[in-house]
Amino acid sequence: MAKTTPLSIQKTIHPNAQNLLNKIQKIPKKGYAFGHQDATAYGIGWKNSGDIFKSDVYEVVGDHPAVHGFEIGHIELGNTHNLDTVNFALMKTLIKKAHQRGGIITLSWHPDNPASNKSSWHTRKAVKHILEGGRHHMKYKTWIARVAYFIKDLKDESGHPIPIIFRPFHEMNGAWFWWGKGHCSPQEYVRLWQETVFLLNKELQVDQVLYAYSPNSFSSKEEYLRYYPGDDFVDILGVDIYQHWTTTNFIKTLNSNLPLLKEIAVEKDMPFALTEAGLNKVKVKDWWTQVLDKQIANTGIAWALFWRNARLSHYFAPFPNQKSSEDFIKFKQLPHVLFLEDMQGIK
Ligand code: BMA
Repeated sequence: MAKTTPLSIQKTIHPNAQNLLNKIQKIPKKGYAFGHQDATAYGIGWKNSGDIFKSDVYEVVGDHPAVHGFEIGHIELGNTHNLDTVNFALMKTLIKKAHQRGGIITLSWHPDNPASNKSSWHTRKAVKHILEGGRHHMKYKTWIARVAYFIKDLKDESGHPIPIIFRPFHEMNGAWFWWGKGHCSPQEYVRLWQETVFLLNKELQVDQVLYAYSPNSFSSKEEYLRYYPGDDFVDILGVDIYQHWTTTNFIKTLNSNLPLLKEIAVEKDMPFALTEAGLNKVKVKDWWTQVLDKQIANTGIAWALFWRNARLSHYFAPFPNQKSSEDFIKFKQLPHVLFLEDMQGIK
């Protein structure tokens, strides 16, 4: 008989994952960690073919990000490359290298729509069909098994599991993904999250994972918690906040969201982070020190992760001679902004 996912669980947590959680808890005492998505996989004008450990950020400041974000979209299909053409075997190598140097790994996931087989952004109703009892449930179980297989293969040089942060089904309070607002009910979303954690942790014995819940920017605590799956199923609270419009608007959002996030995190005794952020093409010369840092220093966030340097029309971190790179050097010199080498001091 098929097991039904309980409404509460006691997750099994590998000691390495517990250590990662402890380390994350300690970061805000020193400042916040700088993160970049796909930092070492590619950058503007280059792509890693396997034998280098390079990042655009390193080329500008001589150190790598402290938090390394990777994307596992299309692992569910059994593909060799993710949706952004990063090879999964290379990703494993880069994760090992970042971990070995004290870096923190976070995984995002933009899975295809299981009902339409189109992308994450195709919003045909799918969540209710992949839940237990739904017509695509078996397919979803296969997808999760592939996610589990990938994560379980993340091991350090001694063969011990590398702990990672998994941040699935993000920005659910926006309407752009199939798991987002309007494409499933909050109850269905909660069930999806609970079943996913249950499958990974209890059925597939994946215990090296911390789970981050990360809505997009929000206007009330109620909105933030609308899709929250419960304390048993979450370890870290996040929020994704981009500067899509003016600097004033961005500052206002940070100033309203981060204190609310902190209140919720303190109540739950969980660390919290700016799980995605950025200004596309960093068009404001002194954005790092004068806009970003001024708003997020001393807010208690453990890290801020900037999105990927995909191409000249879509990048969020500087590279040599980019408009904001001089300011980024000053940003790196701020004692409370932590890069990879600083992580050695946080145990
Ligand atoms: C988005 C964009 C897409 C990408 C996706 C997953 O924000 O960067 O180009 O495919 O993230 O990395």
